Amino acid sequence: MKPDVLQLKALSPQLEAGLEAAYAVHRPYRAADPDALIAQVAETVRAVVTGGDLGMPAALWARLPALEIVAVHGVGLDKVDLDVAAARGVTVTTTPGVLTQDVAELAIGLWLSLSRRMVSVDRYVREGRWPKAERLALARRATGRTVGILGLGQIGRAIADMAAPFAGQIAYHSRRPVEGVPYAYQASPLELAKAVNVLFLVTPGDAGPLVDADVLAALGPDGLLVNVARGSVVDEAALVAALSDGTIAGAGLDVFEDEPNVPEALLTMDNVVLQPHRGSATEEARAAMAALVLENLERHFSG
Ligand code: 8YV
Repeated sequence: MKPDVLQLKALSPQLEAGLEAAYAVHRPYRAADPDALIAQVAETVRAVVTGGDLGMPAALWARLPALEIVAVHGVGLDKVDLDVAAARGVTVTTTPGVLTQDVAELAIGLWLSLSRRMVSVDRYVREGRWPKAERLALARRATGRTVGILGLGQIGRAIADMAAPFAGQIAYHSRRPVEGVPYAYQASPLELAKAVNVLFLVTPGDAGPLVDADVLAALGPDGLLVNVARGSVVDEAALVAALSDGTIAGAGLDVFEDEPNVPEALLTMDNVVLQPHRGSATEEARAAMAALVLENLERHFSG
């Protein structure tokens, strides 16, 4: 008998095919009545497969008495209650390592496209404004800017290393200083924001809003914010206000407080570049993530 698996969100075709080959897969998000489907299979579900963005909805724990493993397709654990998992003896797995460069690339891309205004200028070309010689504001040079990394984990480190060849000084703040890195440690998010022109957010999402109105004010009117972590890392209302009144110059955002809902005000701003949570969305990362989710499940079920 194939073990029952509850898949909570749409995943790549290769992962879904791999799951089907080895497990009896139940997909409430595709069912007309998701709740009824969960009720039907709840007693025997041994594994949940979910994304880092969605995690494990709190109410689901109590409904799955036979649950043994939560396999996360991603690295974020902010939406999986690890205390409950530990108390229940449920294994939680993620897909570390295989998406690091991809998320870092997107972060660097957001920075460069913000500095060089590539997205708003793309609109200028598409809208036929070039032949009209309509005046276009100049961009800013990215080279030489001081860069701050909030959260120097694996991905934060990759962003710093990618930025290093052309950034000016690089500083970071993490819960504690990281040994053996060539980057300057700042004691708080506020101190970091004061010291840099570009602030990358790469912390886990369960640390609360580390970036508030004060941090944004410290980043300043030339400052750029890039968030590839979680919407919860920044006070989104304060960010929208800071972008509209010029407290900071711009923001590149891959994540939001209430995905897939993006604050209406951001949609009309030229000083933001918006992505629908795409950090790990490359063929290479997603293929490796799929393989790792399957391997994590396989290792669990084979003991
Ligand atoms: C994915 C993520 O978008 O790794 C994470 O925590 O948020 C992303 O990689 C997500 O997990 C896709 O299912």
